[in-house]
Amino acid sequence: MIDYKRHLVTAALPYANGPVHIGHLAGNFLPADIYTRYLRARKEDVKFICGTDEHGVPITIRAMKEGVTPQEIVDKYYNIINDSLKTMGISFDIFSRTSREIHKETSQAFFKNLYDQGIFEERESEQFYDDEKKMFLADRYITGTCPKCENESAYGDQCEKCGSTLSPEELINPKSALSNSVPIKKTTKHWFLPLQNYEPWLKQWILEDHKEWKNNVYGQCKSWLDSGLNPRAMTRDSNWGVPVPLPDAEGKVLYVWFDAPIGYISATKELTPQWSDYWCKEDTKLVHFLGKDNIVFHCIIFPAMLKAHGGFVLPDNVPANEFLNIEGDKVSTSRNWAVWVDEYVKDFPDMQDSLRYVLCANAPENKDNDFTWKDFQERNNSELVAIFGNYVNRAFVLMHKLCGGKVPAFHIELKDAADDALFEKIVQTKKTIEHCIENYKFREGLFAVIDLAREGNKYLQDKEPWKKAGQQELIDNSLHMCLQLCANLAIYCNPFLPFTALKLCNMMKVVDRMLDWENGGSLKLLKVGYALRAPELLFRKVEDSEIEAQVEKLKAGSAKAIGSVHSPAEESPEIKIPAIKPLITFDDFDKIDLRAGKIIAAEKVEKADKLLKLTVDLGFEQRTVVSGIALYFKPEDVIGKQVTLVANLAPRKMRGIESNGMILMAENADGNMVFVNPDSDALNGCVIK
Ligand code: B3M
Ligand code: ZN
Repeated sequence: MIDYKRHLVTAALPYANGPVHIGHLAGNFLPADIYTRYLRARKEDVKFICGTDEHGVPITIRAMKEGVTPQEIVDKYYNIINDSLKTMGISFDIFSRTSREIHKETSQAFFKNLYDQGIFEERESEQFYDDEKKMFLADRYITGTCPKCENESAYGDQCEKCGSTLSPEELINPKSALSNSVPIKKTTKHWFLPLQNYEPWLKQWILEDHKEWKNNVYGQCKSWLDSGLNPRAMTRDSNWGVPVPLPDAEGKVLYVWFDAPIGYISATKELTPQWSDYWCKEDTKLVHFLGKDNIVFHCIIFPAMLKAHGGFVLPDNVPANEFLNIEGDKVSTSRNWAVWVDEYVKDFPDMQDSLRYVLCANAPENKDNDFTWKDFQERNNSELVAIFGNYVNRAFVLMHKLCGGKVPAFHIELKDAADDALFEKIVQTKKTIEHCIENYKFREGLFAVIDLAREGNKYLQDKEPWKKAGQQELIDNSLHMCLQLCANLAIYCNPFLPFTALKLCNMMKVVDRMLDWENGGSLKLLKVGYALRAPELLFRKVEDSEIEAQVEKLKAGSAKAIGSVHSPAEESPEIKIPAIKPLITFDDFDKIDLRAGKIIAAEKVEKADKLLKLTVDLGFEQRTVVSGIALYFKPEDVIGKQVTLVANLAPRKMRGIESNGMILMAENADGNMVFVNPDSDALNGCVIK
């Protein structure tokens, strides 16, 4: 057993392509925070590392959807994610981001180290290429018909309708999601990590040396290893990511799952000059927290990278969680079926611990679990309010009423079996919580805390100090025990419910140093004669109306995302009304220059069945515009049409023709394109406001 000198705790880096939801909290951030807070309370040397994962296809897809740059996307969501997790008390030592220079340097140096050792296999392969956009297409950028369920909007990596994992070659009628053109195959070179070379070592390190890993983690690793590992490309064709640090790698970046885990190292470097103590000394205990979809990257690929590089510690444990569903359905960002953390903290101000409590009590530690607003209300009201909050409140009210607002003495000569039993429970609970947290069983650890509060209620009920008028010493003893129990509850709940622990310290007028773990189990935490503050409510009840509103919000949000006011079934099948894009300011809108114009010439574009080359007359000039309307209009049909032109759109080449602007089109009830034009005979070139 290694005597660890320091700890490194990581939480999986959330993609900066949207806000985080409560599933991310339950599966990743909350268990990591509970574990870290516990280690800090034990005065361990611990660093809690996280940050946003800012490269990869999820970012560029979001940017494309929102019509902004990837940098604008990551800047926006870095702040939203950082703020919402901080509000929830997720106490990172650093929340960095992989778009920072230090990460680029660190991940490039890591790649170059493997390259210089000759570890990579250089391979040429045929990839789908968008000849219009002049770029290779990541799997996610290819759409087509799913061979399994005929869903016409399947992606090159996955069909979201039937859940099948696909490869672009399997898609029927593959199209580029960028230009809707039919992609061609083109040769490209990438650098592959030969995972198969690390298979024997990984089998020993995981299947023999880490049999103690959680079954869901061990099982997934075993099936990956049993099915044999293959070389995996660690570079991609993209203009968004960490550039491959090689002379012949123009237009290529590090695969996001190569650079992202190195983000843990670069963030530690950013945090402390002693970063190498944490990453390069054997007596560091490294624990990765994450969701089950990230197991293979943290247990097989990243360890193989670390092993290949040499000189780094390997994870001692990877206690991955399963998934949290919402109201009986899978979380889906595209369907907006999620409870967003940044919205929760607005809707339920100062109720972070209620959510921390419910998500921990319901954590998907070994199987997928379900979050319902009814259960949130139930657990908050019948456990936090009725057991924990009620117990503390009674102890404080009775202390003020029967003991002059001060901690009463304990008269040892009157100590009885009930006092001994309660003390024993306090001591035993400490051991239980230690065992649970150190074995990543946070639900069980939390239940031990609430059970202790339940014991406190029972002890108080049995002692009935309010019926002991004239027997002050009995009153003193019972309330002395109850107040010492309140202090222990603050220590024990602190890793799970830090806001509550601080409220208790404030009520007891003690500094938060009292929360050091070593103080747990003592009956001398509060000095006899010490005046305590009046009690404040630790938790408030959640009303029916609040959760009804949340369920309505969830359903409305999902319907909007599907784009229909009605349920999807009522929509005419071929029209999908997309969700409204994110709000923009007037200044954003004011940047767009819309003009009235008239089409004075039109012709088909060679080898492009959807494109017409138009000449648009603006009065003061004529514009060439390439427009994807050839499926709906013949050239001769559009001559003389009045149109609305986006006149200040950057020029772009389509099939070799420079298009200067865009004409606005809409869709009519039968799914055909129609021109958006001023209904009066507007003057060509006039500004449309
Ligand atoms: N960005 C999160 C995800 O797969 C991914 C984790 C990276 S941790 C290095 O949702
Ligand atoms: Zn399918």
